[in-house]
Amino acid sequence: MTSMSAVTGWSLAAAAAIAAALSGDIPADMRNAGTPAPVLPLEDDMGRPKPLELPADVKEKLSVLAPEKLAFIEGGLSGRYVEKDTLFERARTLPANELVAYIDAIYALHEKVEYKAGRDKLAIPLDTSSPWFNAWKLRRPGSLDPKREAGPIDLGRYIGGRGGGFSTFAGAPVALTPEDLVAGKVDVAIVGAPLDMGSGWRNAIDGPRALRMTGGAGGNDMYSMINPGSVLKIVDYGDIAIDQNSTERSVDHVREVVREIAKTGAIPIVIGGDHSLEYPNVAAAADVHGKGKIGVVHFDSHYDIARGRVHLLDHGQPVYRVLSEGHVDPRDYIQVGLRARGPDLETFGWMRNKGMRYHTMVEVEKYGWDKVMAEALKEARQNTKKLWISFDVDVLDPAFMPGTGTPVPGGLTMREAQPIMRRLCAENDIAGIDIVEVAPYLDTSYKTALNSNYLLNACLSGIAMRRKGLAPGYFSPVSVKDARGNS
Ligand SMILES: [Mn+2]
Repeated sequence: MTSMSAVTGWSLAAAAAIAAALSGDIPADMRNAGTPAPVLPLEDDMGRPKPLELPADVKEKLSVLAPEKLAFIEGGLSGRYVEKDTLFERARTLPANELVAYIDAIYALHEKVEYKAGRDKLAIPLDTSSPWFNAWKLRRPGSLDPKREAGPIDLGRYIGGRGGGFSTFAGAPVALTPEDLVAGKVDVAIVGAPLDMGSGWRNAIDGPRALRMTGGAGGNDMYSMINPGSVLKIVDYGDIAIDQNSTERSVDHVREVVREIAKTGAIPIVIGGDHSLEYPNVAAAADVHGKGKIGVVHFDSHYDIARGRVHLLDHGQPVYRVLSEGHVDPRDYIQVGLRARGPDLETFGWMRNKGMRYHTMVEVEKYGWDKVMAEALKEARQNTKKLWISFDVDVLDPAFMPGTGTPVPGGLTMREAQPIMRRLCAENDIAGIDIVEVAPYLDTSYKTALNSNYLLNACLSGIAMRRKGLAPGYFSPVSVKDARGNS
């Protein structure tokens, strides 16, 4: 490892940069990318063990160890199992024979924890003799269906009012094929993706079902006095087939369907499902609009840039996949609402070095939501590329979104989330949206689904405002009139 001293030096620099930030020395415009960033070590060093410098007396005590075990400790590998201060204390106090046994026990763990060829299973085999191997995602050919003209199909039965027919996203007509989208000149296709393997606390499988069954997505938006369903051609594009035993198999098909929607010119809105979906969604948008040609605004309490887990994709890793495969330039990636335990100092350093913008709840605490929202909106506008919005509902406080797999206290209110969604969708050329991590049965009320639908409505209203050429931050003069009739 050639970069040992660089790594140590970088860690100190990172700590210094963050200490400066904590002391209040943040540039007035709060742009993370503008804050002093530490020099990044080799990218592959992120999250890897860092060499451990042994005090002379500890090194002396450890001289009873076999050379490979001393090297194991000095290489920092024992840090996974025991904190260095504890290790030093044991080295100083244990008799030599007990110290050897203690280190042997730690070393034995290490032998077992990493992948070993021949011992560990490298791939999960599938039953290739299954007669249904691809049936789950194979489309029924049109020739098997009754003949009909291509175009959206209204499942309502009545001329006026709500009710009757079948529940759909935003009460919209349905479409089954890309030909339906083209024939209907569809602007927005809302599609369910009940992927449910990526979260340890399940039920995102029922997200699409819950949003269809609950109101709030369709109808008039009082803030703009626009009914998006009257301005835009919106359809429910059904659910994307998921192999519920495999995220990896499922996401390839999700990418195909999202790409198929985007290719027709319609805006795909994907209702999850867990946040693993951001990866195939953004990749599909990049397939259609070009790699590096879209920006992302990512709402989340979690940073979702984890890597080095056994599975290459789960709901904590989509951002890393999106960035590392080059679908999005990290400088076009904006995060809002972070407050969960990750990232650590090293990962914050990595994010800054990559030029990512992030707005944590710490920033909201210090500067207030209005300023942070204005900054995030400005960053999104300055990026003239098409925009994907990935909205993990756990960005909201659990008071508003209890039905989600990994809730974190101290989040956004609906009063904060609705306006930023409306404005982002009004001010930007939207490539697509996902709303993920709705797990309705973890919520004994219906507010998780209801609030998610209102967020969807805010965005649909924003897209409709843009279509009508309304100014950013527009509010209808009718709905802001005060009691005396003054606007
Ligand atoms: Mn997430």
